Amino acid sequence: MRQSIGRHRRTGTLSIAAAVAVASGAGGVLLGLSNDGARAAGTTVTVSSTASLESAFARATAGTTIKVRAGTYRPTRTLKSTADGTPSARITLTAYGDGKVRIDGSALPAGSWLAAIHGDHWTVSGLTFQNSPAQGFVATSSVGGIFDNLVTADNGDSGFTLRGDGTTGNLVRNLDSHGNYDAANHGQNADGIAVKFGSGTGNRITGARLYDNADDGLDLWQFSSPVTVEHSWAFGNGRNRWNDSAFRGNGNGFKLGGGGASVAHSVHDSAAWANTLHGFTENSNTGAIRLHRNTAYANRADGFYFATGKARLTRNLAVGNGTGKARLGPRTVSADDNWNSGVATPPFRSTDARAVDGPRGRGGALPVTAFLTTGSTAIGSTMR
Ligand SMILES: [Ca+2]
Ligand SMILES: [Ca+2]
Repeated sequence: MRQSIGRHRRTGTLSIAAAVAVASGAGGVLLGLSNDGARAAGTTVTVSSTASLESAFARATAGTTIKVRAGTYRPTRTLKSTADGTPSARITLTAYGDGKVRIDGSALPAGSWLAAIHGDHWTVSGLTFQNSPAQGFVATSSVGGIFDNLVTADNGDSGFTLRGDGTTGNLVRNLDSHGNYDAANHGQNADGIAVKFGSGTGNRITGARLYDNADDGLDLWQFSSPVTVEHSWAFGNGRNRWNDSAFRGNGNGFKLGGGGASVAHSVHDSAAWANTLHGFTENSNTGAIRLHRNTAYANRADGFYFATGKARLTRNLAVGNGTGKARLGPRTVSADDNWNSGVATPPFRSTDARAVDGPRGRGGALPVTAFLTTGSTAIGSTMR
């Protein structure tokens, strides 16, 4: 079809309108673009091979939708785009139907990121990014991104990353990020989700499961604008699962800063358990971090470590952590937390964590579980 239209155009025997009519009659291919073309605004491209995925990604422009058929794709270079969508003509990368799509970095050169966008108004949904030699998925200085129902697993550095100044108004919803490990640095960098080295308001993380990563579940190191985290779980981070004799993973569930930034992040209705360091920590961020109705259980160090800053903690629950419920400094404000006098600790309905990393519910919701629930409407995470 592309050839025949080109021939007609060169000889001038077919008007554009006629060409469109001919093209449309041949399965809806627009203006002679192949299925991998993706040049026209509003174009939908369906890909089923690694080469066509690479091509579609590189050519995406405002209004492009790339649908990826079920299967495993092994790009040989970073899937990279600097294209911007707009609020009304987003760039969308998504699974075709309910297909299971794995974008696998095992064929990339050492040190390569697997997917990297440097643009605004992208929607990326329903995909797994795995086995990268370095970062799994990275959005740099992106505005208005929607990152929905993604899995970032077993990558050679952090699974999912937002970074750079001008990182504004992004939503990360229902991310599963696990098993990420940077062997070259003995696990000291690979977090489940990293929002690091940048700034920009309105970024929100909700419904995440961040587990079994070498370093931290979530890390907000040197991000100098407030980030909102809610309905998210971080567990099993920091354990040496790779037989690394020089292992250096930190193992915080939620690491809420560090590197000099003083910023009032917010964490609500989230839970951290079985991490090798703290459940929730300011990590030297002196800002007025807000923590409300979170649960820390069986972390190896403190449930809540906020010793130097101005954090404000309310209605949080800490149980069974290795070195204590909470370590708070003189400028920290704490009210109605279960370490305050006169505040009761409601018993957990279950401490059986077996189902928590199982299949998600409809629309990607966290699985329904009794784990760490108490039924209290006053204190601790609802685990939903
Ligand atoms: Ca670290
Ligand atoms: Ca980290």
